[in-house]
Amino acid sequence: MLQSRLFGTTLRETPSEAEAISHQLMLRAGLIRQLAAGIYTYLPLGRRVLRKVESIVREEMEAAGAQEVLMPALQPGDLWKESGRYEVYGPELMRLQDRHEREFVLGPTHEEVVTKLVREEINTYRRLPVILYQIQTKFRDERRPRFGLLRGREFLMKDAYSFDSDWDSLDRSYRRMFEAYKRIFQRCGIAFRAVEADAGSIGGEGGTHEFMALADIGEDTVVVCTHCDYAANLEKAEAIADVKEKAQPSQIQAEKFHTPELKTIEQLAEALDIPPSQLMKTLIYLADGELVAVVVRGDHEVNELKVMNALSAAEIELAGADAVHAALGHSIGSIGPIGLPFKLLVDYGAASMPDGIAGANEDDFHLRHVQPGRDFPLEHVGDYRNVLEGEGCPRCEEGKLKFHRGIELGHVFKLGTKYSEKLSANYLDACGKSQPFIMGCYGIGISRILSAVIEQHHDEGSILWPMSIAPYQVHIVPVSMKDEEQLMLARGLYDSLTKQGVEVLLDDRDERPGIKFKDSDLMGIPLRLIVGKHAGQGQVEYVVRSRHEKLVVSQSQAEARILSDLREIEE
Ligand code: 9G3
Repeated sequence: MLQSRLFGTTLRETPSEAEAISHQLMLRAGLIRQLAAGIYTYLPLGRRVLRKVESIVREEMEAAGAQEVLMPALQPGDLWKESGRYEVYGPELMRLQDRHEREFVLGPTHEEVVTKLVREEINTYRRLPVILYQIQTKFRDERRPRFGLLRGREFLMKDAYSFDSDWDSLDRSYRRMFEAYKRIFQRCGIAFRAVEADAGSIGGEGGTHEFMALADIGEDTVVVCTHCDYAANLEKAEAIADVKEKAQPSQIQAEKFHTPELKTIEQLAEALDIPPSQLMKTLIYLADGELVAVVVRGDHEVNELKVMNALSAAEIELAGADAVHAALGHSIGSIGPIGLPFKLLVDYGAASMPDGIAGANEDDFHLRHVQPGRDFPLEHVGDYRNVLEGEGCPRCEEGKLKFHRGIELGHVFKLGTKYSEKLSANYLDACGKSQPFIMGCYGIGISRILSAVIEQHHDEGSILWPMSIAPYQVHIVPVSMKDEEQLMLARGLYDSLTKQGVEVLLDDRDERPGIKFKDSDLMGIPLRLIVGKHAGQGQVEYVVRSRHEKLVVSQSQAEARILSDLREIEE
């Protein structure tokens, strides 16, 4: 390809609206252009990368036995009403009407569509298992689209769905997808971890894992053990369930003391000159509209997802000051665990406190020498908190937990019969009995992969594409378009390499060398041939970007090196 013909220019300046380095570099290198918030056009350079990612995904999906389909983005609202999700999702679900005023949605995902499709196609266990996948545009009207392709409102997803006749078979389908995901992210050059996750809104009975690209811009917190291979999303990461045997319970009774103006844990710890770990923090939640109290140690944070799962609640939120006042007759600053008129969940950390300080459930008063069990019930003791970095691993008890930021690139779920039951999608088993399909679903954020790769592979002001998904493999940069010798050598290399099937971009623009090198850095093509002062001797500078390596070689040496580097880097 001649760069003078390439559609899409590089930008000199960093666009102010781009905060993430990947977003900045994608705009500056001419990979994408924004049409509207969270909505992007892929320019030729970006489209070439996207296409390579798609082909890696297709190869691994086909190798795992999945079959490619393409389902509509436009989905009948009735189908979402049948599954009960039409009302569940709010403004994030993009809705529209057709000319007959019939309701439709722009698909954010395809569980309903694929379940209807298979319900109509398969009615016997003999045709199972089947795994269908597609690479398709998804629509989710994010409240705050940001970071370019990392959180868009229209994005490309590979979504696959497995249909099995029993749980063991689902486990095998899940394992095949899981292994295919590891190969996909490895081939894309991404450093990732598969972490235990929470099924969240999609529900489903079995396990679920997220594939997280480690990157500081990531919105999720990945918890990893320093010793064993335990890894979990912070939402899911387990605290060690050690209700340490309390020291001999002291006979000292709980006693009230005056704490005027002391509302928060910090203020209390400060005023009493004690560590927050000696305080008991009691929070009141509304879980599906019902008041619930959770008590944790003062230096711990409540994990709302763990509380929600423990209560099997569909939604949860902190109770506001007026709800607390209406229920307890005092302010939030003096909530304590003693004598509450509703369910009390006690975190292991709080249950292990031999003698704590807690709110007295009376304004401006707290209690000291509070004993769990004696002063408040330990009926619902469990893991209700976020783990802290540095604490022990719940699996191996030797390692310590370390936190990393992560970008969620993939998510695999064991759905079970949640959708097949709702949509009466059944098959006849070997005894002729009607059974609901056992389903799994498996997503990869295809467009998000581009951002994750750049977040992990860039220098100051330049992308460093892994060869497997680079837009071109070799960038030939003649220093001066007026120098006949350089032009001859550059064209000779370009024609010869192209003929051998190498993907080459030739910078034939009549620009100053500085501009050409700056643009070449931005585009991040892994191999660069600089045709400059050595052209007279028929030599070029051979640059391997990822190895910061530069050497002067002849044309034939350059071609031989390229072909071997391509093979080596491909592996
Ligand atoms: C919606 C909207 C947003 C959503 C969903 C539904 C996320 C929704 C979860 C999934 C689960 C899996 C198949 C591929 C892998 C992920 N955001 N999810 O169901 F209506 Cl507006 O999409 N789907």
